[in-house]
Amino acid sequence: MRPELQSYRHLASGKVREIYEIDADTLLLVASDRISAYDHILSPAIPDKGRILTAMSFFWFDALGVPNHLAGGPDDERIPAELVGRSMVVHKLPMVPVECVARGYLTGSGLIDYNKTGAVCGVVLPSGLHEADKLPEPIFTPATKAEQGDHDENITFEQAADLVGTDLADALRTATLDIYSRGADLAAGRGIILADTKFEFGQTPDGSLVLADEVLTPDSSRYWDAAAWATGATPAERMASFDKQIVRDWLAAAWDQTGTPPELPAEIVERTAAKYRELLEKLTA
Ligand code: PZK
Repeated sequence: MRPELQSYRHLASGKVREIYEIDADTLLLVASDRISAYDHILSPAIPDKGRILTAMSFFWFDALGVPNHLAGGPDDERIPAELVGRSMVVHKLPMVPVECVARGYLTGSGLIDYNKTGAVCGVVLPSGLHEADKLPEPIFTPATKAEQGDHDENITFEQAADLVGTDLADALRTATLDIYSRGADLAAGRGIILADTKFEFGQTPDGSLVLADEVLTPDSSRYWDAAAWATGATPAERMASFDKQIVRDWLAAAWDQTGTPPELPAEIVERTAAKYRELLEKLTA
């Protein structure tokens, strides 16, 4: 008999996810179908998004083969029936209070930082780079988790070391770049660029790192189509993304970014759902 969700204490909500406590050592992470863009949760939801992102996390945990927080599989008996497919049962761990970002390409907050300073999180880059360019080598660009609803704040490696100590900061950088490069290599073999991603780590009692949270999903990563990147004449063409670009482009045209965003049209919802399905199919082919 699977438990009722009401038997678990609700611990926290993210924009598009929930955490429940199964017992003192175990959590239930539930992915919804909600989608966010421009700091708003949009309506309606994207059918099957939670299942697709959960399937992607399970795929990557298996493919990466590094120590991770999973305490069971997709069908674990502790998952309430209605949440099977979009839930992960995980070991409750002390979490490292640094968001571990790896970037292989220049975009997002990395591009903003670079255009202001010539560096991203203190990592100096060659001059003359443009949005969507490939970096000479992947870089570790840590961030601190903001209060709920706020943006994560980029920090330098030295600031990360001040927060968690030099040895742990070094271990986070090494693990982040190692896992990113293995994910990017696997994705590249399937015609997909993993432009950047954010990992979160927990720790075992002996201090070793455990890969936690969701892993290499489109909510924690930017995936680009490798063929579009190679042939695109402009950054927008090169970044023709697998997931939220359809929503972002429609919203940018349909909304002045004040007040509440408009309802997504059915056609935008369906095209976005199809992109999430396509990404999972390509990665797991
Ligand atoms: C943990 N979050 C982020 C917030 C979510 C997720 N294995 C773990 N042990 C202890 N804590 C966490 C994890 C993991 N993963 C993750 N917050 C705490 C978060 C809101 C909703 F689904």
